[in-house]
Amino acid sequence: QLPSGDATAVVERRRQRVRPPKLYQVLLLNDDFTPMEFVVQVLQEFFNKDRESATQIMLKIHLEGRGLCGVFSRDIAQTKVDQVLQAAAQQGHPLQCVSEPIE
Ligand code: TYC
Repeated sequence: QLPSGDATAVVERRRQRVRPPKLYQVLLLNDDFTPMEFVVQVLQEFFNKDRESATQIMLKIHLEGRGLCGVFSRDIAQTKVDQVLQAAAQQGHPLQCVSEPIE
């Protein structure tokens, strides 16, 4: 028979072990050179935005400096960043994309 303190410890340990994985925001950053149309296409192709919301997000980034493209698990977020940076570099655009944990 376990003393009740041990039972509590087991429950506590389990609670810590099952914490959900962190989520990551993927953001696009503004610059003076990447064409607006390319950013809209990136948002449609890699973030599954329709043309209208892609255009709104692009304009928000243009005006405010950065903007949220989506929220993903760590691996998916990193893949999105890699895909965007590769597509931008391939077309010779300086577009920057970052991911950061929420909280
Ligand atoms: N500022 C760019 C321009 O005027 C457009 C742009 C928007 C670039 C969003 C990057 O993440 C970006 N052509």
